[in-house]
Amino acid sequence: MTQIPSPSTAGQDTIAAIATPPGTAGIAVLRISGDRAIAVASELFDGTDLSEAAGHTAHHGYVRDRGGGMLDEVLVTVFRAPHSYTGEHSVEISCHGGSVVSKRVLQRVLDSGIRHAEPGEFTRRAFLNGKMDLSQAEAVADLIHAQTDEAHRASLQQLEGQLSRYVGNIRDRLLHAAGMLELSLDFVEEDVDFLSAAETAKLLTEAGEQLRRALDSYAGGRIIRDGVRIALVGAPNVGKSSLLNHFLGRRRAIVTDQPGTTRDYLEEAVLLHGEYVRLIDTAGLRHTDDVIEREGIAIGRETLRSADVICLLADARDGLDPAEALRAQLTKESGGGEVLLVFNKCDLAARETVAAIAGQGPVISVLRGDGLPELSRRLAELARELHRGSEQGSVLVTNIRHADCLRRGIAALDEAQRAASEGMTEEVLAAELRRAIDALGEIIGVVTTDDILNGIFSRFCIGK
Ligand SMILES: Nc1nc2c(ncn2[C@@H]2O[C@H](COP(=O)(O)OP(=O)(O)OP(=O)(O)O)[C@@H](O)[C@H]2O)c(=O)[nH]1
Ligand SMILES: [Mg+2]
Repeated sequence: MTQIPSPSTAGQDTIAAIATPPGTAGIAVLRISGDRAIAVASELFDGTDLSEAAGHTAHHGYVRDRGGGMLDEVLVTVFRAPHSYTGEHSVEISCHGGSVVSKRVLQRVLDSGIRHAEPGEFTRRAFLNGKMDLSQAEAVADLIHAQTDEAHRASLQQLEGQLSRYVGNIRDRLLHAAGMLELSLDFVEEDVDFLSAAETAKLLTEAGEQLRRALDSYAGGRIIRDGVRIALVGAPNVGKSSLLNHFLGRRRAIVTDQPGTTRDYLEEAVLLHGEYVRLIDTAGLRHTDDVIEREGIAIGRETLRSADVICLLADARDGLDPAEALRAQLTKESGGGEVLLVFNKCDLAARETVAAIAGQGPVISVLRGDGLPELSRRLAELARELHRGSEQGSVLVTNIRHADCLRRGIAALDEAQRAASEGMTEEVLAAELRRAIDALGEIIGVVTTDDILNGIFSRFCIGK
């Protein structure tokens, strides 16, 4: 366990990286952070003396190589600790875009004995220096990866500290209670209660309810962050992969007339009528001796449980009965996702068969294009409804790590409640409270491990 240090950065080396994406662009921004940031920048900068420059000032000039040759015309912004993103001395060099120019400027900086930054290292330093807590640092990554307006809004809220405040508040009250309980342990002879049994019970109930509310928001929060997950399932050869390719507008999945073509798990993001969804193509469901295909089918069944919408494809030629039977089975296997029955290959089905299935679900032909716009609209509508359900409430959890911490916090509080009702000692009660406090502390990063930090910051891009 690492206790987060106080906002001092002594001993951190200086790091640099290009913060803008590679490729041709108007400008590229290079970031330097650490004790030596300003000294190194002033060494290679031909313009005002940066070592004397005040924080939050911008300076026009040139970057020169060691021999004095010009590398680029730049704008340098100086930030002085602790008033910077990382909390350290920082410099941002805006040079001309294009990979050659920015890379040469970066090389010039690295040649001054500065280390290239790891992914997420700037934000990691911001966290370690107390500029933001852990859930806010994670929000930075979410913000960068946001694909929709809603995801953007949700990550901004988290960055602004909404979740931290909600969780921090509950944690503070639990901390206070644990302190009181521990205090009464010290005065066990005197038989004084610093926290009455009624007060304890009330606190446990309230805190538990608040945490549950936060955890409940995760179902919707995940949808906002990752998009609605739509699984394409059904018997082999019914046209699942063909439908995926149609929605994507390209040949992503292999399509053949052989049953059992798809054996792997394919997931792709796509916009359907303005709704951002994730389409998942799976192996067709059937009994098989093929080891690889069996593995694919097992993954397909797992997907079924985690999908928000299950698009169950059936062959229109087979009529209603087999499709209904499969629907009944999959509804049982699903994790509560809505099952939408879709009949494909209507171009091959007899007119009477089509008449019999019409009204039981969309009837389409991926080959001929029949019914595809309607199906796309229908799926978008389902996705929109799921989104709407996720917009209510004051707190929004979008991150699986946070959901897991909440789950552990709730379990500890439940245990504490049981201990209290069974008349267990205050020692047991206090221990459970501490477990809940630690779980909540992990969300904001009050107490954390290197493993957790490495997991989080490796998701970032270099330069952030
Ligand atoms: N006639 C007709 N053929 C279709 C239609 N949709 C797909 N097919 C054909 O059906 C065959 C199977 O299509 P796939 O998309 O590979 O089916 P799948 O459900 O992914 O099959 P598996 O991956 O084996 O489970 C291919 O030959 C497709 O061209 C359709 O609407 N009409
Ligand atoms: Mg397939």
